[in-house]
Amino acid sequence: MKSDKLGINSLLIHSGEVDDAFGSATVPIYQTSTFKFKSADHGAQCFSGETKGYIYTRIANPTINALEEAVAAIEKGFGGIATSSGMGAVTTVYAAYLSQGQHIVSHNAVYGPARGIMETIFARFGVECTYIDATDIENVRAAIRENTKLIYLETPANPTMGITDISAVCAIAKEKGIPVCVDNTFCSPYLQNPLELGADVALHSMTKFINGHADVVAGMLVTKDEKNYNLLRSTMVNLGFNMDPHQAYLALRGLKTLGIRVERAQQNAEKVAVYLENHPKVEWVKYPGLASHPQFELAKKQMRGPGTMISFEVKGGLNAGKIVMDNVHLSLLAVSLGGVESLIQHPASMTHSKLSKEKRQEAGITDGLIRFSIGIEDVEDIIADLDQALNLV
Ligand code: LCS
Repeated sequence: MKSDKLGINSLLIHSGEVDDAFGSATVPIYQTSTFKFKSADHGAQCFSGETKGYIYTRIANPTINALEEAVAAIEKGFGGIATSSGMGAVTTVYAAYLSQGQHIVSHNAVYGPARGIMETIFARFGVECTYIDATDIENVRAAIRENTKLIYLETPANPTMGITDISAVCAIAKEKGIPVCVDNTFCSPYLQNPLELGADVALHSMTKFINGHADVVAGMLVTKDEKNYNLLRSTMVNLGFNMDPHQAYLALRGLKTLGIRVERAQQNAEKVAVYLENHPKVEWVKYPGLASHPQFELAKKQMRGPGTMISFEVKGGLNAGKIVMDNVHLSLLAVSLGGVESLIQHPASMTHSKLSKEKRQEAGITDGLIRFSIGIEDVEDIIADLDQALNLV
């Protein structure tokens, strides 16, 4: 059921329902690779598009479609394209928009492998890239060339929490006819809708907030219009980045509670950020809800809330940070983010370790930066756990 009039929490519960034979309250798992045709003519009509019918799960599947519809509804887009992982979504976007001799402009602190595959794999196919600090719009304007065919943003960026003005970048891109893709993973559609700010594609690692329970790897693309949808869907289908129906079922289940999970984790994060900022052993904290964040005003304008992700550095740099990471017991020392459990990790040696030290430093990913994804535990427990670890420094 789709309706522009419903609030986001109602959409989360009621989008993406399927017509099934028995009136199931939840979306059934259509665990099938292929679908029977009624006749040879029916099969031919399904392939020609004359009849709407399922053919093969790499192309489309009812469980996966339900998830695509639901995420597209809350992301306020034309349609969703589910992928096997967030990186599957990133690769689909690069492959769809970029050809040999063409150029991409991107933020320098995007998720490590999203930059890594561009500088290694896509570079081998002759795609040129420029990584800049997109939080300064003038850098974006200056980086655009004649052959620029994609602007790729991630905001807030992983792990620096830098925030790019999506509307301002889209205005520049529109003048030149360049599509803009925004990785909206750190906000989820609950806190930010890039398509409403002018982007052509919103990208998600659904492994994070949308699924939210650290038990699925998955991705999603939502497009503003049909043209971009058709391009991305055919690229995804033919490259084989499709999701599995069981994966889709789990993500649909997680999606229903996105709103209350984000609200609760965000309340916790606001308190943890203030605690960290006032701690004598903490050098700095980057959290969009703190007035000290360099893009605090932009965050208020572009996001519906400051989110649940915090970056900070302990006085004493990496060695001091290691003491904290080795001594938190409630929060898990693990990569990934956006789940019900608090997760702490060290980007320079983990998620962003494949970038050279030089590139990390240029992007603001210092060796001492610690990334903290705040979960929905009792905030007093999260802070007490952090406190005892910080006291050991
Ligand atoms: N985009 C962002 C912003 C991400 O944080 C990640 C994964 C991806 C895309 C790729 O998604 P995946 O293929 O893993 O579903 N980020 C991770 C992180 O920060 N720690 O572990 C994975």
